[in-house]
Amino acid sequence: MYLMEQTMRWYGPEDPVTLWHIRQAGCTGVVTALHHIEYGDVWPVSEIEKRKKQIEAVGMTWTVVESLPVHEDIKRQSGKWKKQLENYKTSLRNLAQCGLKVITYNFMPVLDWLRTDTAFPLLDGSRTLRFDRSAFIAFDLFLLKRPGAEKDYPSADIAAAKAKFDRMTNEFKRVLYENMLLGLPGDDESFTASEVLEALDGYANIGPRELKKHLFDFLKEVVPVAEEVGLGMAIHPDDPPFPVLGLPRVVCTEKDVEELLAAAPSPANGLCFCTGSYGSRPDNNVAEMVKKFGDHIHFLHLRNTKLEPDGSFHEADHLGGDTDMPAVVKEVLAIMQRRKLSIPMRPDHGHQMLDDLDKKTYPGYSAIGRLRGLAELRGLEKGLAYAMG
Ligand code: CS2
Ligand code: MN
Repeated sequence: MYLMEQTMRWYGPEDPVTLWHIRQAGCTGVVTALHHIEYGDVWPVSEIEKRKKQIEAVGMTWTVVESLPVHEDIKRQSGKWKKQLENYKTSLRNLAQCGLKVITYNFMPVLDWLRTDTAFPLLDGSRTLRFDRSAFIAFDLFLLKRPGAEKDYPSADIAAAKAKFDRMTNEFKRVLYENMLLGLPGDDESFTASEVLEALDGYANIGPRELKKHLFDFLKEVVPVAEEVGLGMAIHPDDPPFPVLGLPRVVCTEKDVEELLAAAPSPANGLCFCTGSYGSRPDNNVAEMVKKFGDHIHFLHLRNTKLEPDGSFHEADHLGGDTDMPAVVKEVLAIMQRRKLSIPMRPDHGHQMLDDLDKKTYPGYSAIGRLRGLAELRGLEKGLAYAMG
């Protein structure tokens, strides 16, 4: 019976969670990226090989890249975007030459995932990532002071955000500000407010329609190369899956996925199916989406979210929250038997708990919470596989 290939994300030699820790969690592989290479530069074969050897020395494999970043110039179709596109294709060829199989990427403008709180306390004393809609609006209007931001929110929501802002201590404001501008995960540099406003301004004339077109143009260029060299492209959905800070978001819903798969029809045009991101919208039926897009799922992020009535959400236990994880894993098992292959998965984020409460790790990427999530998911899968015979 085909079971999921169990992996964890590793941020490279700087990651406080080591390759041995990951192996002890029961993983057979890691997913990682060459974080030291500038966005847009070609990933050379020598550097890819070097990283691969480090991982293999610990008895694990590296077949999934997360992420090969898409340069902002490509998303905006500005500046040297044609050159950037060629660089991207060269990196794809180099990665395939070194035996990599799956390329994760996203098409979110400016920022990757956004949370207002990276250490939200749960009742059991562990900590999780949370998106508080009201705090987010307060950040946008009163800390970042984005010109025209008030047009994006109903007045009742603005009033609630203002009341919340007035109650915030300076320390709370500082932490909120820092969390929102964490920048890209895996990247040590944070953005300053003026840098963010400038970056946002780069999308002043790019709405959802334009961004979608740029994504489809990108796919039409890279998918044939991926197909030729035997790679699966795996787009990660937007997180959170709705427009933020006036930026368009175009990989949020079932319809978005249908359209992007149709833009470049090929088995190589596929998904990093993140149950946590898709699950942060009440109108996405996650298990149904897994079933529908099963043939195009190259990589899985399994994570659960608890939605709150006002559009806020936090990351729940992997088997808790609003996503029916047993239903998801059951679909995944059916897909793998049909396709006769193992799909790589990783527990996407975990709670900060036990000894990790005192450690500094990348938000969401402490060891013990992910180990708990992985162990629960592994047990769930084994149990379901047993029941299926
Ligand atoms: C990840 C994303 O940490 C996370 O939330 O799921 O950062 C993901 O790696 C990227 O969006 C993929 O390009
Ligand atoms: Mn994810």
